[in-house]
Amino acid sequence: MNELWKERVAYQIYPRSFNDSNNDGIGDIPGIIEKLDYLKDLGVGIIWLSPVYKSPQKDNGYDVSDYLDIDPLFGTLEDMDNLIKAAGKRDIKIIMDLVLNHTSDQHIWFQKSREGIEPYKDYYIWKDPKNGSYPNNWDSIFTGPAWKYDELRKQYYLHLFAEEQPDLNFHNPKVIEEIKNIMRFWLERGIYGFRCDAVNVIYKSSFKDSVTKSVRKGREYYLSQPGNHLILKELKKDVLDNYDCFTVGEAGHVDKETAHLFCDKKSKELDMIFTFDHLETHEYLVKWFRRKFKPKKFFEKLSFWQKELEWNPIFFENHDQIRSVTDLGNDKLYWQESSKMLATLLLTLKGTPFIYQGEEIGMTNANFKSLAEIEDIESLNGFKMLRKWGLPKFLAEKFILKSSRDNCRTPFQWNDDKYAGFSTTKPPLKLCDNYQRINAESQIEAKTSILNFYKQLIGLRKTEETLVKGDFTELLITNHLFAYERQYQDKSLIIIVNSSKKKQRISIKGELVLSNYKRTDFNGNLSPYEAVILRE
Ligand code: TEU
Ligand code: CA
Repeated sequence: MNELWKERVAYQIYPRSFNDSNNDGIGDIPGIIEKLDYLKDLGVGIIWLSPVYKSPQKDNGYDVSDYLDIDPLFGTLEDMDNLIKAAGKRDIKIIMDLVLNHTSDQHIWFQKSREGIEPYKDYYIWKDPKNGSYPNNWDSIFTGPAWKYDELRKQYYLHLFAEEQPDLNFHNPKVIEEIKNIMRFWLERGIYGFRCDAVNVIYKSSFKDSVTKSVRKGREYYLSQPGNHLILKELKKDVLDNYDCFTVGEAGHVDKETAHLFCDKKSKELDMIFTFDHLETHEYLVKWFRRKFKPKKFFEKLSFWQKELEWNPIFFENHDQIRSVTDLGNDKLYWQESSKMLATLLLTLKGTPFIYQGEEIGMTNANFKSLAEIEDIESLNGFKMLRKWGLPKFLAEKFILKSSRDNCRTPFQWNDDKYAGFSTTKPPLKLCDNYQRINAESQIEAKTSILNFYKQLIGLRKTEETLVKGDFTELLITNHLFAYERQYQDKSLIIIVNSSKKKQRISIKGELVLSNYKRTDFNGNLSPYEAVILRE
């Protein structure tokens, strides 16, 4: 089977904040269909659709109550079929989010499981109280204990995420069969694969007390366990291998050996994995505490995975991160330059680039003013935890507002109309207040816009095979500079980026192919946040 997913540029859509077709304030599937030409024009070849399944939306769809149906918020099954068809017409493939670690507590499986009704009785992880309290000392990844007592069943159930997201029991073969059926259901409808949510925590090898000192207690028993790998092999062999499709797994906190197990060709588990090291270099203990961003560390992590794995997804944003131009670039003085610098990295490193909606127009963090503007369950739980740790309210609030996932979930900025052309109704999540300055419409027109720079880069990937098929070689990493070579057959391209407000000099030379500044040749001098592509 051909590996189209290696050539194409992927684009993640977070449905609720992409485009609202019926003006109820929430983005929806018909809204996505309306924007397919925009995506086609950008050069997108794959869409990763965050969950649109039936869900009480406690975690914006990552709490699924029916995997075989669409939430009325987003549309109907027919709308989904139409989306697959309309995208197909434009040669755009769609992958869906496969949330397999947990379901919603409203899922019928869980409802029956609570009542002890077969065959659902052991679909989840139920344990008796220990000494009148929690079965063990594990933390939820969303903070607080990982167990919740159920009055009906008179037992605790495990939830690694929110309490409304009970973990499925992957020791039960019936659960694995259910997952296979869900996969087949969507593959048969014409999707091109899955982004597998939290794919390295699904199998719990023991329920002993954790000896982990800091947060995320329990991880030694659930991160990338041998049983986890066996399940993925089974899904691949029994389902995925029968379709022309691919998978990308979300796998935080993996070392290189584990990464190879997940996505080496011979391992037969996943096609690639999202690792997060490059985005975590300036986190301290928990994601809410951030140190100053050091480009050198960021480049080193990127380079590490480039050298280590045969194929990576390249990404700087997704629905769980803050905006990259704010986080890794400079959204004030060098907003345009640094967005384009990041775009250059995104589209010239080796792997499949994943653009997150709005990244291509340089959308920034939301500039939230108070906790009342936050919807995200992880952020709200995080606030409670920081307060528990003794942080004063103003400080806890400040940390949360800056690092909340809601920063990248604000409505897409289509134009400068009221509500940014996203909807005619006030959306529940605050709109970023810079939409009059930063929006797609104005950037479609402006020749030198960030959006048009993305188009140029994506175009370049189509004419320069080297950018898709070439090997990666690190040439130089300093506190501010990253230079690397991509080489395929007898051709090679050199990419150099400057991630600082200061001018830099480098001794590498070559014929200029593209720069984010207006220049005709390159003599080794880089302007602030400049990125250049050179031909050797
Ligand atoms: O995220 C998994 C995960 O580990 C997150 O906790 C991540 O580390 C965190 O959000 C970073 O801030 C996936 C989804 O991407 C996320 O949106 C869901 O909330 C989560 O699973 C539960 O399904
Ligand atoms: Ca809507």
